[in-house]
Amino acid sequence: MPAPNAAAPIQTHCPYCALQCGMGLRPQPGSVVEVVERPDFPVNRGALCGKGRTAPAVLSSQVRLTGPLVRTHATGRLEPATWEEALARIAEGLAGTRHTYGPDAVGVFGGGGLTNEKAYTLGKFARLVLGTSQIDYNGRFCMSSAAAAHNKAFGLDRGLPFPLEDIPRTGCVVLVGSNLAETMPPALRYLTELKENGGTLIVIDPRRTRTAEQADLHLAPRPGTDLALALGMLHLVIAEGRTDEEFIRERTSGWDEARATAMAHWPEHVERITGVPLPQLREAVRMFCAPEAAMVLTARGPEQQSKGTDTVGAWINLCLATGRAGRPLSGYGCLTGQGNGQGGREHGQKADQLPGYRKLTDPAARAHVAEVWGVEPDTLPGPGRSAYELLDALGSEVKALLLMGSNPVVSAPRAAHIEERLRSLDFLAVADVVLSETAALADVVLPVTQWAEETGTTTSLEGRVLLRRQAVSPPPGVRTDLEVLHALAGRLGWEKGFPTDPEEVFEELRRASAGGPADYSGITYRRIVEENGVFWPCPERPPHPADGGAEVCEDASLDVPEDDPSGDVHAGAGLVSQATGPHPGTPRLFLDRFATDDGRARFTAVGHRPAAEETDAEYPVLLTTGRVVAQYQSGAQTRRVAELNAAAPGPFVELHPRLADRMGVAEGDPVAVVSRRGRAVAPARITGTIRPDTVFMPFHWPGEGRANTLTNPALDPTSRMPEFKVCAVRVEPAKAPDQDGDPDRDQSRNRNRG
Ligand SMILES: Nc1nc2c(c(=O)[nH]1)N[C@H]1C(S)=C(S)[C@@H](COP(=O)(O)OP(=O)(O)OC[C@H]3O[C@@H](n4cnc5c(=O)[nH]c(N)nc54)[C@H](O)[C@@H]3O)O[C@H]1N2
Ligand SMILES: Nc1nc2c(c(=O)[nH]1)N[C@H]1C(S)=C(S)[C@@H](COP(=O)(O)OP(=O)(O)OC[C@H]3O[C@@H](n4cnc5c(=O)[nH]c(N)nc54)[C@H](O)[C@@H]3O)O[C@H]1N2
Ligand code: SF4
Ligand SMILES: [Mo]
Repeated sequence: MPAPNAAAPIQTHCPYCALQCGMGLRPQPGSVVEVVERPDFPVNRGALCGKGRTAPAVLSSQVRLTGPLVRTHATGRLEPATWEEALARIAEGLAGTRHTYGPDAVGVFGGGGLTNEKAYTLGKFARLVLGTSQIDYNGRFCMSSAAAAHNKAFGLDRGLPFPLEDIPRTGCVVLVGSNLAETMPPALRYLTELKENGGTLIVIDPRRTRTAEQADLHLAPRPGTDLALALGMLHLVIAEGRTDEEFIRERTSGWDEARATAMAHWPEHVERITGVPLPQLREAVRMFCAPEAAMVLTARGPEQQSKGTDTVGAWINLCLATGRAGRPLSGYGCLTGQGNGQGGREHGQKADQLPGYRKLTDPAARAHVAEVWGVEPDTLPGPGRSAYELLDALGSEVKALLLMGSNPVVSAPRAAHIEERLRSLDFLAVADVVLSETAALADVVLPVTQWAEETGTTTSLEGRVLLRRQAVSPPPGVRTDLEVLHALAGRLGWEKGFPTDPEEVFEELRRASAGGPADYSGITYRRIVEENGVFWPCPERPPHPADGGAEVCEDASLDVPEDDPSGDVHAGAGLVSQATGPHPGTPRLFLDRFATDDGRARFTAVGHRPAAEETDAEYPVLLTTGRVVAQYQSGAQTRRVAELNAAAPGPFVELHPRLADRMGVAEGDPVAVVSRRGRAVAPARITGTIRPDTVFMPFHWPGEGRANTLTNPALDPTSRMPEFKVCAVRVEPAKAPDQDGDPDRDQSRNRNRG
C-alpha cells in the first residue's frame, strides 16, 4: 500500500553548485521535505552528492533565521524585531547615507547563488532605487577571469560551449585545476565514460587529488605557473608541426603574435618555472593532439590568479592552434562554480553590466534596458568597483552596504582586513537564510526563504536555464528576497517595478535580455519544465538558417534524429517545428562562427609572469586554497548540517611528509601558516599527494583556521579576480592547544572536530 506521502515528488534542482543536479522533493509533515532521485534529468541521472542529499537539513528552524534582527542602540546587540522595524531601519540607513554622501556611498553586494530573478532585481534595485554604481558580487571571486578570456577570444562568455554529454565522446580532456571528484561528484561519470570509450584524461593540479587519481597523466605544476605550462605546450605543438593551419587561417585572427610569444617560451625554461618534467609535457602534447577531437576544461586552479585571464587565454590559444574549438566534440570550457554562477553573471549584478550580458558602457544597451525599466538612459549610473575593491572601500568611500547571498568574512581574500572594513561601515544590512559570520556584523539581518520554499530559475554550468520549484511553505517569519526588494523599493519611492512573483520578474528579464548576448527572450517557465532546461541564447523568434552554430542537444528531451530532413525538434512531449516554432535553444556554440564581429576567434599574445607574491627566505612555502567535498563555500549552510560536519569537521593544513619532517610536525599537530596578511592555525594533514613546496588549506571555516586570513588580494588587471590560489607563507609548529592550560576545553573542541 502506498504511504500517505507517496504523492509525485516536485521536480527541482539542488541549492548548491553549478551542476544543478535534478532532484525530487517530497513534502513531509511539518515543512520538511524528503529528497528523492530524479533519474529523468539527464545531467546527473538521479545521482547526488552528500551536500545535495542533506540540503533539507538547513530548512530546519533550529539552524536558520526565523525572524528579522536589528542591532539596538541600548545593548549594541542584534535583537528580534518586526519586519516593519527592520525594513524601516534599512530604508533609513540607505536613504540617509545617500542623502549625506551621495548615491555612490551606498553599496550592494550580491551572489552567484541567487536565482536569475533575484540577481536581475538586485541589479535593477541598485541602479534605479539607490542610483548607485557600486554593485558587484561574489562571482568576481569565482569565474571572472574565464569570463574575460571567453569574451576576448570568442566574443561571448558561456562557461561550457557544449553540453556535458559531449565529454565522453571526445578523444582527450585536459582538466586544469578542477577537483571535480570533490566539487561536482556526479559529473565524474562523464570522465569515467570518456575513458571507457577509449579517450584519455590529463589532470593538471599541484595536488594528486581524487580527480587526478582518475587521470592517465597527472601534471603537478607549482601553483601559479599554469600560464607557462600552456605556453610550453603550445611551443611544442608548433615545434612538432602539430598546428592546424587551415583552421587557423579560416577561423582565427592574431596567430602571428601568439605564435611568437609561445616560441619565446622554451620547454626547458617552462620545466624550470613549473617543475613539470619535460617528458611529461611532451606526453601531454602527444595525448592532446593524437585524437581527432579534444577539450580543455579549466576551473578555479588556473583562474584564481592575478594573471587568470591571460592564463585562460593561453589555454584557449592551445585549443585554437590545434583546431580544437568551434568544432563538434572539441573546445575550451570553464566549469562554473555556484548554483547560478552562469546566470548570476548575466543579468546585471556585476559592476559593469546590464541584463542579457549587456555592457553598461554601451549606449544601445543602456537605451534598451532603460526602456524596459521605463526610465531615461541617462539616469543609469556607470560601471562601479569590482568585488574586492568595493569591499576594500567600505567605511571610506562606501558608507552603507546591502548584502545578499555572500559571506565575505569567510570567503574574501585578506579576510581580516575585509572584516574590519565591514565593521567600519555606518550601516550594514544582510539578507540571509542563516546568521552567517557576515550577517552577525550587520545592523539589520533579514531572514529569507530558501530553494525549496520559493521558485526561480538558475543557469547551470552548461548554459542550461533550469527551474527550481517551490516544494514547501516557508516558516511564517521569513520572506523571499524578491519580497524584501519590493518592500524596500516601496519605502524608497518605487511603488512599481519590483514584482514579488518570480515568473513576472522572469518575463521582464526576457524582454530586458532580448537581443543581448545572453538572450533569454524565447525561454519560458513552461518550456524549461517541458524540455528539461533550455540552453541560451534562445531568442524569441523562429530560427533562421543564419542562426548557424546552434545545434540541438542529444539528450532524451531534445532529440534530433540525424536523418530527419524536416529539422523538427522533439521537445518534451510535443513536436516543435524548427521552421515555424520557437527557437530550440543553443546547446552548442560557435560551430559555424564565433561571436566576434568578424566571426573569427581571437588569439591573445600572452607571456608568462610570476605570481604577485613569490617565495623568499622569510616566506619560503606556497599556499594554495580550495574545497573539500562535504563543505560548501564559506560553510554558512553546510556547517549547519550534522552529517557534513562529521565528514569534514574543521580546517586543516595539507602538507608533504618532507616539509612536515623538516618542521618536526606530526599528523594532527597544530600548524601555524603565516603570510604577509596574517596567521592561521589548523591541524596538520600529512600526505605525499601534494608538492613538497606547497601547502593547501580549504577555505570553508571562520576563526583561527580561516584560510582567507592569509590570501593575497592581488587582482588580475582585466577581470579583477583576486589571487586565491597562490601566496607566499611560512609554516611552523603552533603551540599545541593543550599547552594553554585548559585541557577540558581543548578536548571538547577536539571532539567537536570529530
Ligand atoms: N564540495 C564543494 N563543491 C563545490 C564548492 C564547494 O565549496 N564545495 N563550490 C562550488 C564553486 S562556487 C566553485 S567555484 C567550484 C570550484 O571547483 P574547483 O575549481 O574544482 O575547486 P577548488 O578546490 O577551488 O580548486 C580546484 C583545484 O585547483 C587546484 N589548484 C590550486 N592551485 C592551483 C594552480 O595554481 N594551478 C592549478 N592548475 N591548480 C591549482 C587545487 O589543488 C584544487 O584541487 O566548486 C563548486 N562546488
Ligand atoms: N581562499 C579561497 N577563498 C575563496 C575561494 C577559494 O577557492 N579559495 N573561492 C571563491 C569562490 S569561487 C566563491 S564562489 C566564493 C564564495 O563564497 P561566498 O560568497 O561567501 O559564498 P557562500 O558561502 O555560498 O555564501 C552565500 C551566503 O548567502 C546565503 N544564501 C544562500 N542562498 C541565498 C539566497 O537565495 N538569498 C540570500 N539572501 N542569501 C542566500 C548563504 O546562507 C551564505 O551565507 O568564495 C571565494 N573565496
Ligand atoms: S554536485 Fe552540486 S548540484 Fe549536485 S548534489 Fe552536489 S552540490 Fe548539489
Ligand atoms: Mo565559485
